[in-house]
Formats: sequence, C-alpha cells, structure tokens
Amino acid sequence: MTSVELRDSILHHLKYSLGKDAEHAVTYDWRMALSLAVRDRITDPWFDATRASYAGQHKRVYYLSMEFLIGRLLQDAIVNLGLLETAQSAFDEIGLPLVDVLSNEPDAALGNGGLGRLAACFIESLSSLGVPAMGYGIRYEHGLFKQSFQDGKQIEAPEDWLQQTHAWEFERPESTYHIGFGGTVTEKNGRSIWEPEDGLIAQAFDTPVIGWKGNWANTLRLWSARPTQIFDLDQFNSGDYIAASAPETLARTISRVLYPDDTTPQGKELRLKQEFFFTAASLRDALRRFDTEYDDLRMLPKKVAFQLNDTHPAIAGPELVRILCDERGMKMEDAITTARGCLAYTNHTLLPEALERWSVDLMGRLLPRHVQIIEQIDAAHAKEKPKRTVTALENGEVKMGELAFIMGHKVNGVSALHTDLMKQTVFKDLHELHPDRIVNQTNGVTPRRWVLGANPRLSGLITDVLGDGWVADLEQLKGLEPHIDDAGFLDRFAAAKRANKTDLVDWVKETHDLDLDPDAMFDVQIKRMHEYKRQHLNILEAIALWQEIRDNPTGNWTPRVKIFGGKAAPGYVFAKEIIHLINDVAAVLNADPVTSKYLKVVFLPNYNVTMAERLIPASDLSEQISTAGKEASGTGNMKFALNGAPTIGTLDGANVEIREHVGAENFFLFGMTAPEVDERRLLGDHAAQAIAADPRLARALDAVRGDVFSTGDAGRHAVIADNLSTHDYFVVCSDFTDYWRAQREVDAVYADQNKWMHMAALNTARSGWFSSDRSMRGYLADIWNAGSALPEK
Ligand code: GPK
Repeated sequence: MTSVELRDSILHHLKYSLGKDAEHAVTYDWRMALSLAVRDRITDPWFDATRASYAGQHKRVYYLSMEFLIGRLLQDAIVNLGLLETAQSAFDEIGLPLVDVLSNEPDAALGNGGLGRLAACFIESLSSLGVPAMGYGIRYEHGLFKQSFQDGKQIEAPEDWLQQTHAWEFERPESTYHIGFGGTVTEKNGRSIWEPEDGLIAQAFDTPVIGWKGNWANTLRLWSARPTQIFDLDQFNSGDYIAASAPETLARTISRVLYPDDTTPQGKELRLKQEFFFTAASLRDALRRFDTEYDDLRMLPKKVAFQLNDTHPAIAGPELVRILCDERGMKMEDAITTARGCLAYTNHTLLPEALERWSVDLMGRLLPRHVQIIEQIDAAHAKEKPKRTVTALENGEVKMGELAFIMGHKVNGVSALHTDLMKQTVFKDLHELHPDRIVNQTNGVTPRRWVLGANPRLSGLITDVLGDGWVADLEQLKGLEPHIDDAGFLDRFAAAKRANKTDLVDWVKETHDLDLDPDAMFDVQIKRMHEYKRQHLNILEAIALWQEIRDNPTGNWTPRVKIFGGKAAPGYVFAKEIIHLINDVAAVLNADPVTSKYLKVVFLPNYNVTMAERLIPASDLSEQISTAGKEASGTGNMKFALNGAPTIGTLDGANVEIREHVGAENFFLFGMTAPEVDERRLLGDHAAQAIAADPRLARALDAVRGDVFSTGDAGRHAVIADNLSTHDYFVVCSDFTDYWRAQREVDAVYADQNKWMHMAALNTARSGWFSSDRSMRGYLADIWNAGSALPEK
C-alpha cells in the first residue's frame, strides 16, 4: 500500500464513516479514520486465517482470561502491517503529526497487571505464529480505574474507554448465548436437567488481532451482557416505566466493570457471576464451532484446547462436564475424561490469599448443578487415586485451584522457580498424585510491541546490524554480541537511550511540570503496588541515600532519578500508604536545594500500558526487588532487559532466568533466596535485628516514623515504620543492607558510562529468549499439542 492509497482510504473513511470533511475533522476523527483504514487491511488476512483454520481442520486454541490488558491497538496494528512509514507520509501530506493521531487512542485497560498483559502478548504471538486461536474474555464497559493524586494520596476515578467508539471491534448481534443462574436441578430419564431461574444474554464483540507482517490474524472475542428482555412488560404496561427497566440494569452490571484487585480476589457474588458468564459463553461458542466441523464429541481433545488463565475461568471444568453429560448424553466419567483432555490451567501466584475459594452456599445458589458435578469430579478423582484423596470441595468451600488442577491435563507455572515452588507448596499433594501434570512455561513478552513499536531508535540500530529477522525470531539478538565492540556501536546504542530519555524528560515536563536531568540515571520501578513487590524497600533506600548526601554534599554522587508508577487496589490500605509515603518523600527531596541535583523521586500517576511503552525504553535501571518466592515471574523485568536496562533484583520469578541469560556480571543481584527468606522469618525479631545491625536503615525508618515527610501531620507514616520494625512479613529490613550495597555498585558502574553501556547492550543481546513467541511454542508443544497453520518458511 502506498501512502497515497492510505491517505485516500483515510479521507474516504473520514467522509463516509465519520461524516466529516478534512476541514472540520478533529484529531479524534482522524484517529478513527486511520483506524478504520488500517482495519480494512486486516480484514482479508483475518478471513483468510479463518478459512485456513477450517480447511486444514487444525486444532484450535482458546485462551480464556478474565483480563486482556491490550492498551492501544492502532500503532501495534500499523507496525505489524509494516505501514509505519506509509502512515507517516500520509499524515505528513495531511499536515498532522502521526504521533498526535496515535496518542488520541484511549488505553484499553481491561486488566489489572501482569496476568492481563500476558494474555495480550500471548494473543499477539499466536497470531504472529499463525496458530488458529481465539482469546475469550469480558468486554468491560469500565476498565481499570484512573489514578490521580491529591495531597500525595491515591484518588480513583472511573475509566471510560467506551465513551468513544471502539474502532477495532465488530459487534456480533447474532452471536449470542443465554446464560442461566440459580434455579433447580431435576432428574428426567436418568439425566439431570438444570433449569435456571434467571438469565441473561452474552453477546460477542470481535477484535481482530493481526500478527507480524500481516500473515495471520486471530480474534479476541469479548462478551457483553444484555438482558433477555429490555422491559418487564407487565410493569411497562401498567405505567411504571422506570421499574420496568430494572432487569436491564441488573443484567448489564455483569460486564460493567473490571474488579480492580490484583492477586487478591474479593469473593463477591458478582465476580462469580462474571466468571461463569464469560466461561459458559466461550465454551458454548467453541462447541458450536466444533459441531460445524465434527460429529464425534470424543474428538474434542484432539481438536480443541482451552487454556485457563488462572482459576478465574476454572468453572469451565464442571460446565464442560455438564454440557457433555447433561446436554449431550455422555456418561459422567467419560465427560470428565473428555473435558480434562481439553483443559489446562496456568497458575500465576503462590500467595495464599490469591487462591480463589467460593462458599458452597453461594455457588450452590448460583450454580446448583455445578456443585453436584464438582462432587462427582471429586468422587471420580478419589476413585482414580484411592490411596490418598485431595478434593476441590472441602469444608463448605470450592477451592478453584484444586478444581482447575484436577480438571486440567496440564498445570503450568510461569517461571522455573515458581513452578518448582508450586510443586513444593500449594500443589504438593496433587503433584505427588500426578507427577507429570505440572510443567513450566516461563512467561515472555511480544517484541513487536515492546521493542519494535515502543523503541524505534533501538530497533533501527538492531535492524541496521542484523536485518529485521529478529522481530520474528528474537534469539537472533545474540547476533549483536560480536558487534558490541565495533567502532561506533556502543555510541549508537547510548545515543538511542539518551534520545529516549530526552523524550521522556520533555513529556514529564509537559505533563507534570517537573524538571529531570537526562544525564542522571533513570531508576524505574513500575508495577502494581503490593507489599511483596516492595516499593517501600526502594523508597527507604532513597531516604537513606538522601540522608547520606546531606551528610556529605560534596561527595562523588552518581545522579539519579527514581521513577515510580503503579496503582493500588482501592481497598488495599497499606499499599495506598506506600504511595502516600513515596509522594511525600518526593516532595521533600525534590525541594532540597542541596541534594536534588543528585537525587529526585517522581511518582507518575495513572501508570498503564501506554506509559510503560514510554518509560521502559528510557530506563537505565530496572527495579525487580520482590521478596524471593513471591513474584511468580514478572514480565516487566523482561521488557527492561530487552530495552537495555540492567536489573537490580532478587532471585525471584523470572529474574533467575534473566540473570542466567544475561550473565551474572550483567545483573545486580542482592537479597535472600526463597529458602533463606523462610528461614529468616523463623526469627521472631528479624526486623529488629536487621535494624540494630544497620544504622542507615534505623535512621531512614526514624525519618519515616517522625515528621520529616509528614508536613504538619507528624506520625502520618508511622504505620509503615511500625509494620517494618515489627513483623515485616516481606523482610524489607532484612534485605535492606544488601540492597544498599548493590545500589552503590550500580552507582559505580553507571559512573563509567562505557562499562554501563556495554552491560546494557549485553542485556539486549542476551534477552531474546524472553519473547512470548518462545512461550507460545512451549505451550503448543507441551500442553496443547497444536501448531501453526502457516506454511513453513
Ligand atoms: C498474578 F495471581 C496473579 C494475579 O492475580 N495477577 C497478576 O498479574 C501476575 N499476577 C504475577 O504476579 C506475575 O509475577 C506474573 O508475571 C504475571 O501474573 C503473569 O504470569
């Protein structure tokens, strides 16, 4: 496509789809027109992929996820279609900067954090690999809340991405399913029949997901809830118009809003309804597709794979059994075996509070037949493993992790360490009963969005050296290594980083009126706020460093800017306290005339995918400092390494594997290992001991406890100091001293820019393994037994 053709297509859509002429169009109109013009380019590959999937009778992969944190889609589509320069020229002619058009798109935040973003990377990789696949989720009217700060405290506001037309979706009014809740179970001719009392309609909305070079496109199918009837006709006819619309309001709440809790489920009835709503609709939809191709249900495991992204869709087990048994007449035991052949489960956390459990009362009220089936699943499992039983239903609760494990033929962890710990802890008993069921699939990230799209300067350099094969085969980045010492390579690498930093500096100035020095080290921690992720360890180190610089203002300090970003769940009080502390510390440090040229702290509000794309390419240092054993994998850690930011981190999650790949000498390791953490906790007074042994830590904690950062409101942050000095479950104090040491090592290396850039470039060159293409190949081979439908190249 030429830029003239693209321009004509844009003008066509501007006129005929948006009803505007160029003279009156605002940026929104241009963005919509460009999106529709680009979407046109996706439609044919999308249809071709659909046809090829049917024609080849390929096994289909269905990725079931409550969350798809897709962010903006326009630039990604343009990049994957190879239309970036074309779009650039088209808008040069139109006379509008392309960046302005691209940044007009709202960030679709249909997820909380890592789990949701992983789903989005996986869907893109499946398209790039040409695997017949579909993502199934919920079309939330409101995604993750918007965050702002008032006096340093987090304020939440509703998110409203659908306020404007969503350019990428196709509404499918004909693709609907009736989803029931409640009611009774009766028996007829030996078959159980569930007769739900209430119901609503799940309606599909499809977003095509185009893969690299436009060779294949899959569908992200999101379900929206609608009432079975808009009005209660009796009430309507009797004149009570308002009350008559109550059923509509009720039904629509199901897909109204994303639960904002990351790793801590709330156990609310509405949440269980959301889970069943999207899972049931997705299964029905997949079975409908299967029925058009095959007539023997026993073929199901050969032709269909359902991946459960965490336990959120784990009701798929009993629901699929119910369909096969009650509706399709399979024997219960065959139904269980067949369902298990299709299902697999990914676990994303070991945090005990994160494992979903539903009271049997609640589940029985909404899904009476499913509770019966879960009992039968348990019974069949007990029969299969008579020596020792582990059940999903226990003490009046349904444990969704156990249910997903028992109903999946494979269960995977998301990093080598996490998978090992899973075997030793949460699923110890089940692992002993089924030693082949647990497998590891270390997470990955899509290089199209996270390197090519987000970091065009670095990408340009890589492509100059290697050609563009690396985008589809990220391990080719290794080919950079022999060039690192070539004349000029490191200079170009450093220049790309420096230019990215200057862009960030300009943006921060423009949007937050803060002055940052692009020569300072940009030390970045961006992720959800959680005690286990230990943003408070980071800010304590900043406080201690500030105190030390004040003691010795003429010292040889390496200038740093500590950048934070992340949302706290609205109900997570302590995480919100940490945000407040960081903002208060920032206010004091940034206003200090003596120290602020060496140390600044910035907390950027409303961190999201779009902000990550801006920050990561401009980062020097990646903070991955969770308590060992708590971060299942991390994926941000991979994005930083790929973009040439070395890690300071613990031996946790995928950090372990990142360090193995980039080399220990290119990774700033500190802290206790997972077993050391467990042992340390056995000391009742571990925090007190650590504080007594490190005067820096003691002084920093004193400052937090006192009024240094609590302008006129002394003791405002005492909760944090008290928590850390007493039980300190996440062993912040015990890791502080070693963290400080590692940070000073970072300072020393950064002061030698040649050495630093060498290390940074090696991080890029050696991180190719962390592509989500590699993760998807692993799932295809070890879990799904499926493959690409594209001809081998
Ligand atoms: C794990 F359990 C959960 C959850 O509810 N949400 C979430 O984002 C994350 N996660 C892990 O915390 C990360 O370590 C991991 O990389 C990510 O899931 C993807 O696997």
